Amino acid sequence: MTAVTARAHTNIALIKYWGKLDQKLIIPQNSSLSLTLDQFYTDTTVQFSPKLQQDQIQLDEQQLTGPAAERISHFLNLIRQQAHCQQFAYVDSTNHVPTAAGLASSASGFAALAAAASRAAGLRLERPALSRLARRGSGSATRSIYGGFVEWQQGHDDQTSLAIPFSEEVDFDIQMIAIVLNNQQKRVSSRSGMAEVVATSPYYPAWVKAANADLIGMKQAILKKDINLIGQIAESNAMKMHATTLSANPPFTYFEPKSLTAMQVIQNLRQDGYSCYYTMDAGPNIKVICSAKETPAILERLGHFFDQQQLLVAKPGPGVQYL
Ligand code: 2P0
Repeated sequence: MTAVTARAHTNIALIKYWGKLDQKLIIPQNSSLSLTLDQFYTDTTVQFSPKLQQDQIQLDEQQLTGPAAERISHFLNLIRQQAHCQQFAYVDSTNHVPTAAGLASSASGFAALAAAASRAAGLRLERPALSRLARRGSGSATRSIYGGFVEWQQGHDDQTSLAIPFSEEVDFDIQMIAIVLNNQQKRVSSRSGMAEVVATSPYYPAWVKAANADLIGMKQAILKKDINLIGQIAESNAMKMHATTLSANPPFTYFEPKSLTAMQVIQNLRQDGYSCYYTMDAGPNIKVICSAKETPAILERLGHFFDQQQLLVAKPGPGVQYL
């Protein structure tokens, strides 16, 4: 069987996915909306072979073993079932993220794996089916099948929970600056963090309600190409998500002291008239939503607090592609 290589880019949610209705199928409790980025992507090559006794999985030139390898083999089993394929696979995956970024993501990883492995197994999946398949690997991967602004419609089962492009061509000036504060493995994975929150935070139902309202506002803001409204809603949505971790039992947080420093710098820039806003995922790094036009001035100010190599600029990027 032939080797197939696919590339998928990571995405940053403007309206966060936070909490599952179904842990096995990865059906979320709320719909989410993201921007796919050009700078951070994963290239994955898959080849099924009758010679193998088990899957051989390499990530960034390291052989994977243990739970990380099992998670990928488990995902490959879904494809083997669909394709009626009995063979194990070679998987070779490389994260293309600028040095020390700490942004390597399960979103680009499982989107690239879904595309490469399904085609290598002889399946010809269209993008909706690829999105549903990627979802089984990691929720955020559902959205990385498409470029630009992407909505993951929560749905209610395996058939109906998938991403759709909201606007793949981004024809106004918006981009992100990632402020890389810590590239270590996170202490609480997003998977276990969101499960703890669903199980224990009294604020969780309020999160779901607010996220639904924020999604409606975000779509209007994108249609209006209003970067201030997009930023305001994204920032507020991210902070509401983080409020659910502080209210979990036991409480936890992804904030680190430097995350707060970065937020303050962005707030100060805003007071000085710049259109910049922050969002934050299940880790301490901050992503700044801003225009390309104002990026040099924002980088200059951030440079007083952070090293240049901690500041990575990313533009809207494309959906999954075969190489
Ligand atoms: C998001 N995050 O929408 C949210 C915001 C993190 C915070 O999607 O359990 O790694 O594999 O479905 O996709 C990260 O969660 O979790 C994530 P699983 P995933 O981007």
